[in-house]
Amino acid sequence: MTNGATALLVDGKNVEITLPELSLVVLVGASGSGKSTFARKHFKPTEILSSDACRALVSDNENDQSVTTAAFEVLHYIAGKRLALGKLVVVDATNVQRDARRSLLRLAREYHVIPMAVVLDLPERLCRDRNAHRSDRNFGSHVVRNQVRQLRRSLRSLRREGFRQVHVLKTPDEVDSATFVRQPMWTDKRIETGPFDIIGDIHGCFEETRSLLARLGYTVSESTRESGIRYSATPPDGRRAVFVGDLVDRGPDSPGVLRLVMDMVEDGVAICVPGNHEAKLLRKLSGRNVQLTHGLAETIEQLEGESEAFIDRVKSFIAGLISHYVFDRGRLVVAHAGMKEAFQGRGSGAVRAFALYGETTGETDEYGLPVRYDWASEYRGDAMVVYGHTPVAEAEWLNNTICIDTGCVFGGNLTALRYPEKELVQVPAVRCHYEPVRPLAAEEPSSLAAQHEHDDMLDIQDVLGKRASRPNGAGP
Ligand SMILES: [Mn+2]
Repeated sequence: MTNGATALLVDGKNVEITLPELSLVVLVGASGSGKSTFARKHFKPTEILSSDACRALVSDNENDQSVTTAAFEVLHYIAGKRLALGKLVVVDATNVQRDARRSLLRLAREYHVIPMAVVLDLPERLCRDRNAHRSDRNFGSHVVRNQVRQLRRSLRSLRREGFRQVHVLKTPDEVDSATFVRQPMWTDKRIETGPFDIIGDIHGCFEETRSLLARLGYTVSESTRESGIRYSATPPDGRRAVFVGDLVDRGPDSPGVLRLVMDMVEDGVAICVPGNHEAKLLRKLSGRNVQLTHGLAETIEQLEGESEAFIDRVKSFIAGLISHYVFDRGRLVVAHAGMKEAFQGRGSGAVRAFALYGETTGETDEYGLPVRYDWASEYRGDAMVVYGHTPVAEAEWLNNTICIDTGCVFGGNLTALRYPEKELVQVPAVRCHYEPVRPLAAEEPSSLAAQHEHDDMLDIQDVLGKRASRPNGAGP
């Protein structure tokens, strides 16, 4: 989920700022507010891109305001190169104008990193006095006054502009005491090397999940507590289960699947990424107006027998799920609908949408269904990508990627991939739980895929808050 603002005010003035590894830090402050000193104190020289330094690079004079445009072209160019490589960027420029920030936010979006604003909101007099002591800064006091005024005006809109974190330091003490705590991206599980058992789309097929876990060597026991059934799973030596999402909807026992997976995750024997069906269920449980289609009605009905505490647990579980994970020193990526190389390990709305829904071209075909961009057929990444989302008759490798949604709820199989063995383990559905519009047939995989696209389109429309409309069937 999103990284919230995590500055902590310790004993009233010490500010601790949590800094995700893949961030674009935008310093905001008038001339003389101490941005460069602050940047040098907390960041490596190569992490800091300063507008003054770029002015000097192009003109030999860091105070030559007439080369500002060229200087920022250089700054943006280097920033882009660093962000592409996954390197931290700290922009040391006044950034008090919305236009200046807009181009930086665009860069953060382009490279799917977290845009963060750190505002040095110091008194105008202090900034002016500091500038007065510098022989190279002979601009009039009106310049600083305007910058402070623009900064104050900006404070209200920084979040709305798109900064995911905004930290405002208001006194020299706060500036002096601020510290940064670097942390890996939430998607980064590179130090976890497995072995893993990655399990495909379950869709409420509780019985098959129990069978598959048994087949994989997991012992699952249950006890009855005041709060209901509590599962306890013991994996085979050193292994962990990884669920690719779409735990719920369509099938006979979504609450049972949720309970089992939540218990396993809580006990540290499983990891779970969200599917589009979890995302939609969360919106429904949070009171949003979503259509009870594609098996959601069944889930809601099944959840009616559950306690409020269970519903709350489901909500916070789903809300806490991270879009995708990078495991094993970068060799394995797990995401519900897949993950193209450029997005792996990064964090943005687009990355999350890709993880949940896959990539669509933005166009629709003659039936009004979204045209899918086939990322897997063009995938050239080194990391193996294991995903689900689109039911296929057989799990097959394509360019180091594999879809393990084999349509259990439609009467297919529930599939797991053992990693690093690359061994598929399957159990057949006990029955067809949910009639697909067209049969799940090996010779006709595209028809089911097309039906699934339709689901996604409705889900995406829910996300966008638009009215979901059904296509008329035949095209124009
Ligand atoms: Mn899905």
